[in-house]
Amino acid sequence: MTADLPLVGVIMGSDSDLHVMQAAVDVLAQFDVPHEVRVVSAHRTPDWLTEYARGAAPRGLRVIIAGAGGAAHLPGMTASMTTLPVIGVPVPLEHLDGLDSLLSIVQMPTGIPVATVAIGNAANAGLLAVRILATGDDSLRSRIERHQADLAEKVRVKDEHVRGG
Ligand code: RP5
Repeated sequence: MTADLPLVGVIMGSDSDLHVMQAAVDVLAQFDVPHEVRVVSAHRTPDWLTEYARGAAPRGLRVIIAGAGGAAHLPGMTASMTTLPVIGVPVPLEHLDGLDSLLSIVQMPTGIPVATVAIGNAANAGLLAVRILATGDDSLRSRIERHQADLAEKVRVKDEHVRGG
């Protein structure tokens, strides 16, 4: 967690998810967004998950990023117990390549939305959280614009390279 009160909670079902979820943490750090990183399991610590999810908005969190693998119920159960936007990251495990995680997270019933990124794409979860925060923060929005301009420049350089420039 950074020194300021966290605005984004990055949670995951196990520390074995961290190698994937670190990309979201890195993006939040890159944009100087105060955040916290926690392990909380929907299946192994259901009571603690309830406490975390119900306490998230009152503590000042604005967005939750939740990563899980396999029977990946963490994002959906979190979303059911908070009014905050929840972004789910399907973590690929050894078997089924993350398709199990993706389908577990994306197939939410109407009424309880979870924004779901691609399998293993925690960086996009971080960027989406930054975009959500930027709706009320002009300086953050400017930084996103610069980030997208940098991406476009990288494509132009690649184009130049393949054209032999
Ligand atoms: C899920 O079970 C976690 O999100 C993790 O992806 C998976 C395996 O957990 P460990 O057995 O490695 O703790 O709940």
